[in-house]
Amino acid sequence: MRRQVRGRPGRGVAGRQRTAYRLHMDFLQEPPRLGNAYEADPLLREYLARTLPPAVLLAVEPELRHLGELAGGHLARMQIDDRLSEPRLVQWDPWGRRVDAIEPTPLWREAARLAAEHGLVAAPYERRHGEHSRVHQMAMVHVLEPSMDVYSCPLAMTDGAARTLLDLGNQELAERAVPRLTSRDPATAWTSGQWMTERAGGSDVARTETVARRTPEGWRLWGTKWFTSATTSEMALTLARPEGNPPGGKGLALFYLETRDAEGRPNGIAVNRLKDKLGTRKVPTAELALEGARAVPVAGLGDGVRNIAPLLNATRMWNAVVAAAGMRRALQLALDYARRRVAFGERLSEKPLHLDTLASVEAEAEGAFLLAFRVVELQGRVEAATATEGERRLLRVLTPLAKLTTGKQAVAAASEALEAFGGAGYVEDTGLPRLLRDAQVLPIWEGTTNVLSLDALRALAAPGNVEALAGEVERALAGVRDEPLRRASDAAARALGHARSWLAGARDRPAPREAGARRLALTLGRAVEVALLCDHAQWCIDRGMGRRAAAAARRLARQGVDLVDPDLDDLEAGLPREAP
Ligand code: MFK
Repeated sequence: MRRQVRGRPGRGVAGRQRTAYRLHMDFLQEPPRLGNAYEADPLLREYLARTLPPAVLLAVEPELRHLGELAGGHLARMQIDDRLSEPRLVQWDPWGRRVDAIEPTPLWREAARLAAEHGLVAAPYERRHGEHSRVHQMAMVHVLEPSMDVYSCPLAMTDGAARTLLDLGNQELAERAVPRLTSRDPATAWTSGQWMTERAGGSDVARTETVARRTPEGWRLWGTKWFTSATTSEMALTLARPEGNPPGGKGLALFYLETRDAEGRPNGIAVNRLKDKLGTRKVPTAELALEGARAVPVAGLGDGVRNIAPLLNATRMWNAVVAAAGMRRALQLALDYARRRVAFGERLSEKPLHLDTLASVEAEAEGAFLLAFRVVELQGRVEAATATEGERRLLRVLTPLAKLTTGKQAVAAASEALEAFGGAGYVEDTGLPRLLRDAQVLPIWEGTTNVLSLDALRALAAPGNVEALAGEVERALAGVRDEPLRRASDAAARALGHARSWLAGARDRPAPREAGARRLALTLGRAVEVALLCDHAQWCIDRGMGRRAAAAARRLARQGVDLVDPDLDDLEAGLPREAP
């Protein structure tokens, strides 16, 4: 039982004890502080200076600075103060009506307002900065996201839903939903869900059991969705099998539904419960029963998996940006702390081993950032119709590579950052453990590392796509002249060459090709990261902007690029099936 302590602080037994405690143990550790999240991000600022035309940079910087101030100040404080609140499911109203309302946390309500007002979904659709509009959008996301308690989840799905409705050319649905999904007015802005996962499969979506029935009032859906993120949305895109269709992904159809009717009543959708998850605790993830929900087919009555692919690719791009953003936040905190924390007579920021550890995280973070933003650049060019055929192919291959590579890097970086705080990193009210919990979802949702590795294989199998990827590495390395950078650029080129010859050798050996797919994908992802980092570092060197990126490139290369296992026979044998 907790002891009641009477009296005012500083008086009585408790007060005397506190005084004595102070007399004998005076040391109190300064917590880490965040400054302006934009100002404190040298790579983001260099990158924007390198890739944006000067007029665009001039136009977007004031807003990024403002968001950086919010992210490092008001929102970060709110995040810590609001640490314990979680979304709440209210299933019944006081008079017995089923309402299934989900109350988000206060920070989520604030994030929703900010996201709409700053156009975190709208920017690439308004296209004020042409093909650079995606970079503008994701720069804002990169700055703000670590202080939004994963409000990026509904934003990513909303962006993906808008993209999908536009790509599939359903004019009526696009006209109804896209202006709301991309609204800058918090009062009218919608978010969208992406309801795919069922008990039969999160990865093997083709096993979807939800049934679509044509009724006199239109299509209705029956089934259970087992893992629907951010279930506060006004609409969702979902998969269901029209009655009579064959099994498999081709027999599924993509449906649009609105979650409530004009009076605000649930549209034949019951929220069974919220999930109790390791992380993303602020994201209201639900199990849903569809009990005759009214829905509209988006693009015919088949090919559901193929039709939902634009949504998958958009959220995978977001995932990579969010991974990079989380790594940057973890580093900002760890670096600031190292300047405050004294141990063994010196600040941690003067300790060679501690610095070496943080530099290793920094190298991974810089590679992750450049890979994620290369996908963003390409997406922007495709949307603005300025991409070449080669760039379209490159985008298809880089999207799964970026998602899977950065997801793994984000978990490792968060774990290392927590360790940099010692025990404090393991204590909840520092706000630090959340970094690791929220990172752990990144390699899981939107396709696990293995599923994404298989998607990368599928993408590489299309004619011309391997060449598009190789061309990207060659392009990035072509301008590298700095001698110390050579080792890194050679490592990237060698790894790419090895991966290509492995892939060619495994062409007719499906089992070892599948067993080696993750190693192949991570090798390619890391090779592109090193190449992009070399390119960026050379740009910095040429402008007298220092050698930070060059050091990161060399270190990233030393930390390992080539993970390909050349022994196809061993790969085929796999794990020993019996104890030796
Ligand atoms: C922080 C930011 C992120 C926030 C988001 C949070 C929300 C989280 C909510 C979720 O997690 S939602 C669930 C996410 N689920 C997945 O990501 C599913 C993972 N599984 C896969 O991706 C599988 O690879 C897949 C379901 C696609 C496999 O299904 P199938 O039926 O075996 O697909 P198949 O036959 O290989 O491909 C069907 C068609 O789609 C083919 O085209 P064709 O019909 O023309 O041959 C494929 O080429 C095409 N396709 C598949 N994936 C594609 C794609 N096309 C383009 N891009 C892709 N990624």
